[in-house]
Amino acid sequence: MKRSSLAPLALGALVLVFLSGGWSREKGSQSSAAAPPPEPAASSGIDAPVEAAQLSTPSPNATPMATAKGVGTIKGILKSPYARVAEGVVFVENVEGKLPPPRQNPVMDQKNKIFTPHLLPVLVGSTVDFPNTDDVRHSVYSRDGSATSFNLGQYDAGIVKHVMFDKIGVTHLACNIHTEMSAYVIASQNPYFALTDRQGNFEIRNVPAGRRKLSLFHEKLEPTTVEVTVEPNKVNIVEFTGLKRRQ
Ligand SMILES: [Cu+2]
Repeated sequence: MKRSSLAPLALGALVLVFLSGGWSREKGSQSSAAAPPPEPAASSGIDAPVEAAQLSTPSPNATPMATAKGVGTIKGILKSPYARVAEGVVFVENVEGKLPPPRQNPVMDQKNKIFTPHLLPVLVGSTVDFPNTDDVRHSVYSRDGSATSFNLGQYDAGIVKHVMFDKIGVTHLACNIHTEMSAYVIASQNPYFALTDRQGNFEIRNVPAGRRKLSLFHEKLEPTTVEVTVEPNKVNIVEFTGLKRRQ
């Protein structure tokens, strides 16, 4: 085929990918359009691995902070069978310096009576959009013990509400109308975080070099912290071992 006849095809494919949401949105948010709705097992407490579930790991796309020591990558794995049951969020604790929240708000969608994504890690201070893209009303609130407390009340399809997560920590979301709805927003002090995949793997790039504490939030596993020395311009390997199941 001649080159000139390929061009319209390529353009068409490009438009299709774009229209289908095949390109993920800005940092911190998962592309919900490209992935099938999460399997109920991911949030229902059923401990059977869901091999077919397609989890997309958001790229933190952390902007390197100005640092004389340089930056490195942390690559790791959760050594636990529960890594295959549900995703987790791994985040670096207490990094010096402060970065502004992303210009584009992370999104916690409500569709088919499911929060998507199930875990949403954000930089503290981020405002999260809560669109109701369902055909029913939802009433989103934070459960007791959450880092950020709020209650959006009932709202209709087509409405977008917003919540600023200005406290570091985990906020457990629920819906007053649909008790099966559950999700978490994890507000991190810095943008150095990643979701784990169904093999328990994760990767965090552009982490300022130095001795770092790395913490895990996982629905099935006790919060755990490991230490890692981040050497600049290197892939620094770390393992979470001895993970205990939540009681
Ligand atoms: Cu609801």
